[in-house]
Amino acid sequence: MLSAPLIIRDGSENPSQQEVVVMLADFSFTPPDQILAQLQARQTDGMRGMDMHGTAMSAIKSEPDLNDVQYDAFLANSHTLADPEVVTVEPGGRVRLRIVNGSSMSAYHIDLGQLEGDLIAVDGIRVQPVRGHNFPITVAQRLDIELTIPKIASAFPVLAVLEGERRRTGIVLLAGKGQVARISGIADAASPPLTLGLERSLRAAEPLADRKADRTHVLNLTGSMQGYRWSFNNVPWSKDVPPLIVTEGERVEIAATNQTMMPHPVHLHGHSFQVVAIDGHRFAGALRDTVLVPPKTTVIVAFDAGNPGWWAFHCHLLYHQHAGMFATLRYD
Ligand SMILES: [Cu+2]
Repeated sequence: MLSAPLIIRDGSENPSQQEVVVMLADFSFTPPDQILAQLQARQTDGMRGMDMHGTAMSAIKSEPDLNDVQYDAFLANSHTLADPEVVTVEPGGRVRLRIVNGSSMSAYHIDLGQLEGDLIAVDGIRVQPVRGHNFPITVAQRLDIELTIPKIASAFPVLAVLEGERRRTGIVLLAGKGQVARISGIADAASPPLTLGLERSLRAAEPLADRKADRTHVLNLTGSMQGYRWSFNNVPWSKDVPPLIVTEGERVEIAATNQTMMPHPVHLHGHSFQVVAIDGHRFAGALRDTVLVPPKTTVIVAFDAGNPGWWAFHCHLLYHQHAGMFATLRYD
């Protein structure tokens, strides 16, 4: 696998701020075609099924279904916590974390530990800053977080805890000369499933103009773990599936309702969309290109059709995309 972060700067960066890129990945020794075959062969029989080694998993595993694929390692800048990347920072200095979730199937909670940060952009687009020390990030999302390093010589881990589990990865910010203590790759407690709590509170720094939708596409997220079939509106992707049609200049809304028991990060190419409603509540949310749609939830996103082309639109869990949760959107 070859992957790398691509950072496009907009000129608004503070030159006295140190930029630290953290790219997250999930790694398996099992080849992807074997993983997919195991997922497709899995029988659920009304229970939560078997893991990829054929071992029965707990039938009382709480909803929703998370982490279909059991990965062998979780990486931050290609390292596990057994030998994490250590980035030297200035005590009292300013840092801009650029966190990129390049995982195939895994979502995380970013845990800043003792540090507090301001989330200033999601998927590369500014939001009104939100202060915190714990931020969710699903597959394909990006978070820009500004921090001030305390004026002490110390090590500050930036961790990513796998959603619903204890396994984690991360890097270490080392201020001054200090020792980096060993950090366990296992957190003390399992993290909760990702929610839209943060998404509901995000507000675009520069929202779309207030405007009624000219066109709304309803997109049900459909499928099941049984046979590992995933689709939009119950039609798995094939070349015969017609594109969603829009016309240049329209305000388009896509109303995505997740009818499955798995969360799906929905991603549109060629556009940024604004999150404008969650479960019927309208608000001027973040502009971004990937939004999490948890089970039994409706998320409406809006965009102005200003970039004609034939664009992919898909769940960014790569095995879901491959299994059929993929569509296109087209205009000339
Ligand atoms: Cu999905």
